[in-house]
Amino acid sequence: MKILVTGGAGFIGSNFLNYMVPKYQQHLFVNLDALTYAGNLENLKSIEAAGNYVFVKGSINDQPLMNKIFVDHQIDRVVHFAAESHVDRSITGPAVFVETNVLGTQVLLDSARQHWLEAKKLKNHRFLHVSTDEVFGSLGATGYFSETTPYAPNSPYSASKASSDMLVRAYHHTFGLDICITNCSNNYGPYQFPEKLIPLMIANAIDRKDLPIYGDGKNVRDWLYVLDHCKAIEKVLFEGRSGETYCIGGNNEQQNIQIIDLLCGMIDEKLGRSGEQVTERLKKYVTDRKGHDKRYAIDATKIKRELGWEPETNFAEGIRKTVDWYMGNQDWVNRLRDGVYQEYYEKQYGLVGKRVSGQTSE
Ligand code: NAD
Ligand code: TDX
Repeated sequence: MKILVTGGAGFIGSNFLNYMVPKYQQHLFVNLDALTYAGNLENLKSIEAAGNYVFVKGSINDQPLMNKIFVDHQIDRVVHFAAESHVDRSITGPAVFVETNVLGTQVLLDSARQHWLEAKKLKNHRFLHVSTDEVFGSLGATGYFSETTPYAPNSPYSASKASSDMLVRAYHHTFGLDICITNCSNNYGPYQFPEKLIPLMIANAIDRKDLPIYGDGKNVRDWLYVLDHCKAIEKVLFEGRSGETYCIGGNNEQQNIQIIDLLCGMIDEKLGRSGEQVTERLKKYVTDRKGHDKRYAIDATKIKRELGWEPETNFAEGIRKTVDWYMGNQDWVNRLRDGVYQEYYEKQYGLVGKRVSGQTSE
């Protein structure tokens, strides 16, 4: 197979490629990524020289380029990760979310349609669209999202992802494109950009910077180790039923504050700060995120029943691996933080502990 992976230099995309490229040497993986602030080729060092891997820098919004990639590489599968992915950024600047997530997805779908259905009449093709549980809106204290939950997106990010899901669905019903959609809960693990809750807290705790807690810290997310998500995508790509959506989750609900407290304890211990509660004292309650969804939780019965997938990594093990990875890769974090993101972060929250390039504040 010739598999086009979009957004493969981001967090989940790079974990996916690092897992799939060595495992499936008979398949070609073409990674198309625009290398926005969130894309980082450093994440792909272990596979960059592999014979079955090709990188193309470019945007999914570029129709001629997308058409060329489908023809040049005779693509027959797409795994579509490329997106603007951070909710806070969608609140301060929604336009690029519509541009990339909605319009970009439509451009990509159109190249797939032209190549697979019009030019080649290719029976064996698939467009796997990687989406989020946030399209379903917010849960109260009980209940779960499943494949039959009505869409009710609340943020510009989730609205843009919901729109892209609808377009993918429409290309199946209207044109007969073979598609699958996955709606996954919050991922964590190596290579996650340090603007998302877990890597931000780890990186700030190490640097003795504030740990910003939105609202009362009691919002709930269902956390899944990123490699488990990648394995679910692998299953859906090769064995999923055409036209179906699959909800993917960790069966692991945690309040934000529980995660932050856990991380504080782990980092105190690892850095020999125990007893001082240094990290605990960095916690800072800040103004809540606008429209902050209260709770997400996934019922992943369908993917377990149909494809035999379930999470393999429990939270204690996943979070230990994640903390170890970030502690061992502080240079990776610092390089990102010295760039565009740092400026945004300071402007957004005006937090203390400003760092000078290459130096820690300790
Ligand atoms: P990320 O922000 O880390 O990576 C996004 C990647 O897309 C980056 O490499 C970026 O350079 C690339 N990109 C952005 N705009 C592009 C464009 N126009 N053309 C080509 N490439 C472009 O995101 P992530 O956390 O890895 O998420 C990947 C996908 O999974 C997204 O679609 C997201 O909605 C979805 N998702 C994420 C989570 C999560 O917890 N992170 C959970 C469920 C679903
Ligand atoms: O500094 C912070 N303080 C804080 O309290 C940050 C960055 C987050 N939070 C809270 C907000 C959320 O309740 O932590 C929770 C998790 O926040 P994020 O890491 O921003 O994730 P979330 O908004 O839940 O969205 C994530 O999961 C679904 C991803 O960013 C999406 O791409 C994915 O679709």
